[in-house]
Amino acid sequence: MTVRIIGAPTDYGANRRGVDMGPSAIRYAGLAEELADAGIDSRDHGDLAVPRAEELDSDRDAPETGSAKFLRETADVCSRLADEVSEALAVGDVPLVLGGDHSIGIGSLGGSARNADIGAIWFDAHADLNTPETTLSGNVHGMPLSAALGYGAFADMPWATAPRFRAENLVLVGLRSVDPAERELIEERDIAAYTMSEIDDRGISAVVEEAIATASAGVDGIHVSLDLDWLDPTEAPGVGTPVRGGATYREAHAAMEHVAASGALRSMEMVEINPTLDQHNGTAELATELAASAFGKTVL
Ligand code: B3U
Ligand code: MN
Ligand code: MN
Repeated sequence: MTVRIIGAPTDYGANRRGVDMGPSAIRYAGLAEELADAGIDSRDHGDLAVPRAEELDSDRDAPETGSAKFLRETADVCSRLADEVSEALAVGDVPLVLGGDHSIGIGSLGGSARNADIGAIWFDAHADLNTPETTLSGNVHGMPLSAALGYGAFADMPWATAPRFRAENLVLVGLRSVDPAERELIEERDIAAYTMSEIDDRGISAVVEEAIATASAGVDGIHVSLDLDWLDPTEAPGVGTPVRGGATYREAHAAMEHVAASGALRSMEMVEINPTLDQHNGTAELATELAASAFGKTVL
């Protein structure tokens, strides 16, 4: 297995600048070395070209497409990302996408679900299930799952929809900040969702084992999306929208080790690292360690 590293340095979907530096921060933290030390083969395919917001005509505060800011730019990046992810899979590589804000999940899911049925585990403080109609912020990083599943206005946007990904194979893990409309959607579509309280009560291993079973039932493989704000801000301060009460260092590693042990991992992404808010690149370093665990690093 070769891990194909793909950088997607966007911040179109975020409410704060800086997550576009995530791919650099993760590379400087030693991703390739960390994987190599663990005996995991990887190849870095560089970054997708992403025009800076300052170069564009459209204005972050004057959205063109309903209440989804930078949707046109997001569509462009995600379409190219989906192509790259699906090309990697076609030659037998496992894509590891480095964000960038979480809107790039639209491209990762789209590419991963192009030639196979997939499930997804979404490790995140947030549900990322807003639509252009329900969003309170206009930030597309709060919408990638609704986009991939074709909800709301996304139903008329074929570029956004992940063709072979269905809500019954989606599992949200680590929720602690959910908007009212997202709560309704989770209920209405019967989406599997675990809050931090459930992790407290049942333990991370039981929750993640169940999540893997649900996500991988009847499909060819799973996409793992790791929003670094899933972790507690004491462990991962360098994120755009920190929420207290997140996963611990040990819980995060345990979760990734279960993912590796499942043998079902098809594609992965690590998003929302904001180096301008980080402490000595610690959040990016943590991301490299978690990637190694997800791809099978063992101690003995
Ligand atoms: N649900 C809110 C907040 C949010 C979602 N994802 C992040 N923040 N990182 C929204 O803006 O949709
Ligand atoms: Mn997210
Ligand atoms: Mn989040």
